[in-house]
Amino acid sequence: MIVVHHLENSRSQRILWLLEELALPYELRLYRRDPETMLAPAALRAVHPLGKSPVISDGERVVAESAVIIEYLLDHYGEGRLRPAPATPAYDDYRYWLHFAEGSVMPYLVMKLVFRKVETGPMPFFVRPIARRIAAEVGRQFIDPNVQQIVAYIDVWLQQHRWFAGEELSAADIQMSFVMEALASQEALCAPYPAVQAYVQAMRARPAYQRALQRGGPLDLQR
Ligand SMILES: N[C@@H](CCC(=O)N[C@@H](CS)C(=O)NCC(=O)O)C(=O)O
Repeated sequence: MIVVHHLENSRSQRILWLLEELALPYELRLYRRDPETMLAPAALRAVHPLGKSPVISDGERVVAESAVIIEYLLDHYGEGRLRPAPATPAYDDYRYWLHFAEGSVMPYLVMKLVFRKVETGPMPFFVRPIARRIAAEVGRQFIDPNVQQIVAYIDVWLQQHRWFAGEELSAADIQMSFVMEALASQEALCAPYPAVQAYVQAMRARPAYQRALQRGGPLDLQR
C-alpha cells in the first residue's frame, strides 16, 4: 500500500492530486505544522532523515522529493498515463516543466517567504529597522523582479499550450500546481496574466484536484 506522509498545506498536495488522477488506493497520514514556526513536526524525521514533505512509503521503499515521487509512481503504477512518450517534443516539455518548478521557481518563492518573515516577524528593537530595510531591498531588487519575469514567461507559454506539456494534462502540471497556486495567491502579481489565471481555474476544476484537497485539507499559501 502506498502511504503518503502528508504535511498540511504543503507541496505534498501534488502527490495527492497525482494519486487521485491515477485512481490509485493510498493511505494518507496527516502531519500538522507547528503553528508558530510553520515547520514540520519531528515525527516526519522518523520517515525520512530530512523530515520534509512530500515523502511516501511503498512497502519497504521510502521515496522523497516531489518530482522523484511523481516519476516513481508513474514508473510503477502509471501504465503510460500522465506522461508523454519518451523522446517526443511533448516529453521534452514535460521534463522541462517537471524540473522547472523546484529548480527555478520555488527557490524565489521560499526566499520571498523567509524575507517577509524578517520584515514582519519579531526581533530585537535595535536591529529591527536595519533588518527590515535589508529584507525589503532584497525583495524589491532581487526576488520580485525574478518572480515577475517567471509569471510573464509562464503566461506566454500558456497562451500557446493548454497544459504545460501540450494538449493533454501531464504530471508536469501536477508538479507545477503548487507553484501556480502560490503565484495565484498573489492577486496583483497575476492580474495582468489571463492565461495564468485561466490555467489555474482549469486546474482547480478537475474533480481529482478537488478530491485531493478534500482528503489533504485546504491550501492557504498566503500564510
Ligand atoms: N524540493 C522538495 C522540497 C520539500 C519541502 O521543503 N517541503 C516543505 C513543505 S512545502 C516542508 O516539508 N517544510 C517543512 C519544514 O521545512 O519543516 C520537494 O519538492 O519535495
